[in-house]
Amino acid sequence: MRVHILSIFPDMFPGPLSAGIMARAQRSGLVEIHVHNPRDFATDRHRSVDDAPFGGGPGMVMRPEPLFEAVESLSLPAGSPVLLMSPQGRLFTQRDAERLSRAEMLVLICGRYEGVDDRVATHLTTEEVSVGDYVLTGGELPALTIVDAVVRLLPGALGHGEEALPDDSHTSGLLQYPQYTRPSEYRGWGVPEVLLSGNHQQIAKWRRRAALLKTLERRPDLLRTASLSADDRAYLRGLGWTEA
Ligand code: 9D3
Repeated sequence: MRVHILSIFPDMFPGPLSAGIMARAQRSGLVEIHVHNPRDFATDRHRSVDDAPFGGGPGMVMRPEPLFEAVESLSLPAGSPVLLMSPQGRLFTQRDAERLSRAEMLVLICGRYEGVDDRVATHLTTEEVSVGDYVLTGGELPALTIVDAVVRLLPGALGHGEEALPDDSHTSGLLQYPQYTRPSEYRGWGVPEVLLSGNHQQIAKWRRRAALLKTLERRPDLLRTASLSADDRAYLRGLGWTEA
């Protein structure tokens, strides 16, 4: 897979992309990540990438030409996803990560300033996404978030012991159960006895119920789409859950 990122702050990318699974995926040739500065595609005397908003108002708006020219300089296969990082976008989900992980080439455009000329969203990008309901200073960290979520899904990106297990959080649709490791007692705090029992059936049952309880407490919205057994439902109803 080849990923192209457009950002007027290209220095924000090498650090996060140079560690761990992202670094290994690039070294092994699973993914190439190219960062382009729209300023290099600006043609006016001052190489400007922004301008005042038509109609007046505070702040600056990213001009369309450098972004169009930058995207059109890439040799994109027809139908390649071109994403605009935007607080006005729909929420990016694990489903999006799975879909994008099947693309040959991917383009992520990072907005800055008060926003991006709307012709970029309407005529250049295929989708507009946000990574959450909080205000950031630009689309760079969202782009890194999306690259991370997509690259780890590429076949071979995760080493042994790193695979997305079928009981992984956002796969089965529940939050993960609590994990513990040595020491079995730390500062007087023990770990659930069942995890030390060696009884794998009891352990699996405890973990399932711990995941259900945590999900009910923190993310009850997830229970509507999680795949739940009759046993799961009975346990949740005992905790006061009502199927909506
Ligand atoms: C204070 C400016 N806001 C006026 C209502 C609008 C605004 C413009 C640009 C708010 C944030 C930004 C910069 N953020 C992004 O470009 C962004 C973002 C985000 O802030 N949160 C979650 N996902 C994303 S994706 C891109």
